[in-house]
Amino acid sequence: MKKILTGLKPTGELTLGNYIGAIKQMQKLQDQYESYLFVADLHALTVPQDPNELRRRIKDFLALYIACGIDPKKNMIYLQSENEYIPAISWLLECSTYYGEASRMIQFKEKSKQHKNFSVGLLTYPVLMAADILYADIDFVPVGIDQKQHVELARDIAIRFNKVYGDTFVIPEPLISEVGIKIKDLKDPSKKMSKSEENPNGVIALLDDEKSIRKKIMGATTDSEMNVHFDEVNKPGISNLMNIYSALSNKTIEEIEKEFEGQNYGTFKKKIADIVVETLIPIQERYHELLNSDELDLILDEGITKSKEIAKNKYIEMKKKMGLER
Ligand code: ATP
Ligand code: LTN
Repeated sequence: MKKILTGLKPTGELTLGNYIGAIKQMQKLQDQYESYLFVADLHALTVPQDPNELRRRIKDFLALYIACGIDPKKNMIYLQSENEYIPAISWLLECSTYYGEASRMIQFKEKSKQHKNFSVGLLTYPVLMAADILYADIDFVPVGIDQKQHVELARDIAIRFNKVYGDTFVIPEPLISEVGIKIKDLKDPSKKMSKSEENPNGVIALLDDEKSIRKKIMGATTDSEMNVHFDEVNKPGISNLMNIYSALSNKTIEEIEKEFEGQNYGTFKKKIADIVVETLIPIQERYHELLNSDELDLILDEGITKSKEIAKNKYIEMKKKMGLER
């Protein structure tokens, strides 16, 4: 069976965008692949974090993965920082990565421009991501388009290492989620719905209560026409709501256009709010159940034990090939 792996960084609350674009994708793929899903908490440290906030979020992310339908029997679910072999592997890989390559990453260039003082971690972050992937001989990495370049760097590092030290790593490929399924901010549909967005009115967090979900959707930016028609250029707000409805109902865009023919935006938005609430309330109930039992810890203990075993073997193999032994 081929292997897939992905991780999410706990740098904000999980959003409906993360659910539709990442978690639901993993859920769909879990029957066809051996699947790994982790919380990339080490990656969160590249920018300053409040330790108490981070601690809470890590737990929320892990519980939400499972509550959203990621099956622990089909997925290895774990917390990145509990596997100390990963940063150790990352160091070995850093020494096979050129400074030029790392400093050419678009995300590094953008984020380093935003701050006067930024950490070395911001530069080496894609190498840690390569370690996340390469330790487990992963075939496919489902990611958003913004992470494609990082997976390509992981490929380059793996190819180089294999050439110098002999076959060690499987060469991974990015798996970019379906084009078009980019959920936009409800207030400003020109940008994606993002967990690090400061204005909460355009972002639905998975743990938002029913009242605020409805309020945010009813207040979503639309247009002055009265026509539920898909046109991402001229009607980005309506098209975004249609994408959300389509992803959550499994109806096609054409079916949705027919369903709302001749109806006003108020009726349409209410239907979107209903389906978002119907989707998120059971997830929230399961999330609370998980936090109030020891089920979550048992799942994570199992995940990290397997992950460490695999990483340990890869680390030993790498060290031997590189001459690190007495
Ligand atoms: P940040 O704002 O901190 O960059 P983010 O919410 O954009 O966070 P990422 O951590 O970059 O999320 O992405 C995690 C995963 O969620 C990726 O696979 C990405 O493709 C997916 N994702 C994030 N936002 C959306 C969105 N609005 N629509 C669809 N998929 C999304
Ligand atoms: N860098 C990614 C999160 C991430 C990841 C990974 C994704 C860390 N390690 C390994 C896929 C595979 C992000 O910022 N979204």
